[in-house]
Amino acid sequence: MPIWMSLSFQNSFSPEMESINFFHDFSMTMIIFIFLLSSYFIFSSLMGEFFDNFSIESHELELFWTFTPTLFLMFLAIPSMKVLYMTEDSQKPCFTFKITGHQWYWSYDFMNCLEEVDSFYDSSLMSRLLKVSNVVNLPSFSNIRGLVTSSDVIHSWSIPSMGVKSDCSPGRLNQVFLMSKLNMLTVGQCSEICGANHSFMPIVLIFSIVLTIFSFVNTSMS
Ligand SMILES: [Cu+2]
Repeated sequence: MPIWMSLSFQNSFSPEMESINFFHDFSMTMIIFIFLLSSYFIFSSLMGEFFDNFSIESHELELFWTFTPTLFLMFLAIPSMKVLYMTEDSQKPCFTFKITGHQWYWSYDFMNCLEEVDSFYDSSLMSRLLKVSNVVNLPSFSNIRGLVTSSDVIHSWSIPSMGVKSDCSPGRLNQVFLMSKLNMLTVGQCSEICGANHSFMPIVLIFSIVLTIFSFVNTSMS
């Protein structure tokens, strides 16, 4: 859940978001280290400590400042690619639902139901811009696939605590993967400026173990 005056990421509710959090902390540590190291060398050079006739046209020095940044970039690229592939991997979803963005509400199609459920913004002072008329109930501890599209302009379906964000383009289907490791309520909003009421398109998802048991029994019986 978003917290007032919070400067960092929201608490993670999915393995994908945990990996993103880890990668953020890891890359920030490296960036701070590089910043401190380069500041030290710049400051020392300005003070005249490293001026030496042997450092001019030194092959060893050139090799050092070519390979060290390459090494740092590789250390950043490997976990970055791992997170990218982890968030895009299909992982055999056990449940699929369709998300359609409209100006300015979301509608959800659960495939086995005959009609779409519309989810409008519900003005309430309890949770500002984060309450909806119909919440989405989903099973926890299950791999869920969301097919994302739009009926008018480009929207973006985003749940920060689950590391999910996907553009909803008209005439095109994108997919997102959700896997909650907790029974909880999580919120998101449209993240693409889509018109006058763009701020009034909240998303509320509730993950519960009851639905997980129900879908397991349902699958076993069929
Ligand atoms: Cu939108």
